[in-house]
This record gives sequence, structure tokens and C-alpha cells, in this order.
Amino acid sequence: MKKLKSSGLSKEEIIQAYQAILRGRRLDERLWQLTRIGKTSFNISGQGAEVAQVAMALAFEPEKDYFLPYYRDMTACLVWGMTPKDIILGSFGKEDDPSSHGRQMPNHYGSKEHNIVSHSSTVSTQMPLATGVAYAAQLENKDYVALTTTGEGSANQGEVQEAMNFAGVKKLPVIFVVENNDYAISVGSKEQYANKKMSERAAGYGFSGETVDGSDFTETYLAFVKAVKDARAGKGPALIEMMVSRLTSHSADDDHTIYRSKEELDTLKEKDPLLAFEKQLIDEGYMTKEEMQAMDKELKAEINKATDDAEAMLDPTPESLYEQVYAE
Ligand SMILES: Cc1ncc(C[n+]2csc(CCOP(=O)(O)OP(=O)(O)O)c2C)c(N)n1
Ligand SMILES: [Mg+2]
Repeated sequence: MKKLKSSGLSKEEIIQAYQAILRGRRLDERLWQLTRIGKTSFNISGQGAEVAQVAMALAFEPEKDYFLPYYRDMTACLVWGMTPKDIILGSFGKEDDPSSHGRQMPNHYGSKEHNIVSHSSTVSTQMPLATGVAYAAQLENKDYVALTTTGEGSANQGEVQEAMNFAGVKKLPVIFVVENNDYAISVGSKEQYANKKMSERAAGYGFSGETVDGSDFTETYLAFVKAVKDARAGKGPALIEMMVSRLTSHSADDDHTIYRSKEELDTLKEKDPLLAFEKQLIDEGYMTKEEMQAMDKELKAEINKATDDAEAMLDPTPESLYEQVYAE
């Protein structure tokens, strides 16, 4: 694991990064729990990808850059400016849900205020949209960058080739990310692609590609810092493949114990990137166990309050069904 110090971030920034990671994990656990007690209908978890997502998002400037996420990116959306309450409003399908006012499925994150563009459930359709956002930046001579993510299974959709090819031709400021968690629902990655690394595909489009260990905060962060710097300087796109874990079932509606062995799940739990990051923080002198526990307590209280606040909000009325769907 690369030392945290070599990220170039201050001690305070590293501790804030940990807080963002832990907030993501605790909120994710809450969203899962809400499905289990029958209060919400559906959830897709990002547990196991939080370290990678925070390292990725911190390399951008959310006030001006655009994020076109996929359904597992809740923790990255928090770093981009959404709040736990915003996320929970979407799970409850409330009128004040910033993603879609309760019209979309949960996990289809969007926020006009924070430059987060909601995606369609048809996987990877956010990729050509991100190319379009980056094309707009180029045509308007603005220096914002578009970030878009997808899974390694979804990266095989035709739209991804179109998005990357056009972005390569025009040298657009877009960063394509594949969050490789080794599974597309129940299908293992060996059955999904034949190349060794997904990032090798970038060469075919004429831009750089890199695979990073998503549980290594510094390695991941530095890869994005470079890609963002190059994109902003007009040097064109990048493809970054982050190797991450999927600690849960694909969604709240399937059971991964049917297609993953007990040994595999035990090993995944032991290698949980959150635990590895905590160990690194202690070993490298950033935080003590007690400080982490105190932070955890605060975050749990924050998420309990966000849950209560969101649950108390109004549902959309049946008469408003057709509002919020098309521009007025
Ligand atoms: C075009 C399309 N095909 C199939 C689906 C159903 N589907 C939703 S998620 C998913 C698996 C995606 O796996 P991956 O891209 O590896 O992302 P992960 O869920 O592992 O993060 C599938 C097949 C879909 N939503 N859209
Ligand atoms: Mg996957």
C-alpha cells in the first residue's frame, strides 16, 4: 500500500477522507437495513468500494466538474455534495428527493445543484452523455471535466465504445471509470471479457488507461489527480479501472450466497478496504482507534437524524405524476 503522505494531502484532508468513507459505509448499511424492515423497496450497495470512490471524487472540483455516476456510487455522490438526507429521500421516493422527486428508482443519483447527472437503468448509457458534457466544455472553451463510472460487466455495452471513440477523436475532457468488482450480478469477470485488464482498452481509443487497486487510497487518488490535470489541460480523456470489492449481494433483491462460496465471502470480509484503510491510518499515525470510534458515533447520530427527517417528508401526490418528468 502506498503511504498516505505521498498523496500530497494534509493530515486534516486525510481525516476528512476517512470521515467520507465511513459516512458512506454507515449510510449504505442504513439503506440496506431500510429494505430489510420493509420501509423501502430496493437498494444497491457500494460497500467495499468506498475507499476507491472517495479517492476518485476528491481529485475533482465538484463546484464546476460534472459527475455522471452509476448506481453503486453513493459515497462518491456524498463527496460531490449530496447529503445523507438527499440520498435517503430518494430511497423513500419522497417529493423532495433531489435525484428525481421520487420518480426514478433509488440509487439513480442526480442533483442539478451539484452537477450530478442522473442515469438511466439501461447500463452505461451515462457514458455517451459524459462524452457530450465534455464536448460542451470544449465547444464553450470552459475548463470543466466530466467523470463517469460504470461496472466491468456494463463496460461491454456498445455505447461505451461509441463514447470512448468520440472522446478520443476529439480529445475531450472526460474520465471514464470502470469499477471492477469481479461480478455482473452473478456472472464472474472471466465470462465477461477476455483481455487481462479492462484499462488496456484505452489504447484502442488513443488515450491512456490505468488499473488501480481501489483499496489503495493514495494510488487511486494520484491516478485521478493526473488524469484530471491532463483532461483540464486539453490532453484528452483517460480510462481508469478501479479494482474494488462487492461485499454485498448485487442488490437487496438477490442472495449472493447462491453463487459465491463461503470461503470467498469470508476472504472478502477480511480484506474489506475500510478495515485496511483504518489500519493504515493507525499505523501511519493519523488517527487512534478511539478517535475513529468517536467519529463513528457522530456519523451514526447524523444518519439517524437524516433518516427521521427524510421519512417525515411528503410523498409525491398522485396528481403530480406527470410533473418533474419533462422540462416545463
Ligand atoms: C442494458 C442492460 N442490460 C442488463 C441490465 C440488467 N443489469 C443491471 S445491473 C447488471 C450487472 C452489471 O454488472 P457490472 O457492470 O459489473 O456492475 P456492478 O453491478 O457489478 O457494479 C445487469 C446485467 C441493465 N440494467 N441494462
Ligand atoms: Mg461488476
